[in-house]
Amino acid sequence: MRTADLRRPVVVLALASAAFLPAGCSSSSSSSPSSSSTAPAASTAPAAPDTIIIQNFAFHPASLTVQPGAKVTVTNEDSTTHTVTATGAKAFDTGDVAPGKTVTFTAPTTAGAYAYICSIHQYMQGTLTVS
Ligand SMILES: [Cu+2]
Repeated sequence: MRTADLRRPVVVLALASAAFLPAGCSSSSSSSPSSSSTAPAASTAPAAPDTIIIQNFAFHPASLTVQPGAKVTVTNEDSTTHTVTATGAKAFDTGDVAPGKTVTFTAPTTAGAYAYICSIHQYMQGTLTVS
């Protein structure tokens, strides 16, 4: 018979103190219009733009497919300068991309597979496919 365990005066104290909390809590936040009607719905805008990341002396992804004339973003996350330079017809060339910098170039408008390299480290190779 442990009837003493059923007595919980702590609960009564907690309820009583909680009743005092909201009193006088005026944070003066009555000027926010909070209208969420301007958010555009999920449209045709691509979530992931055409992006080439340069990291550890390599292009990521090594093979990227974009639409004709697409804006391609190049981010150099290495600690040395790189380029994205099309081989052959020189269809595109970012020039020097300093460490930590982001540049863009325009993809060719003619469909095809365009091999590119880093003109500084020519063993770095990638392919930009326009289709
Ligand atoms: Cu390089």
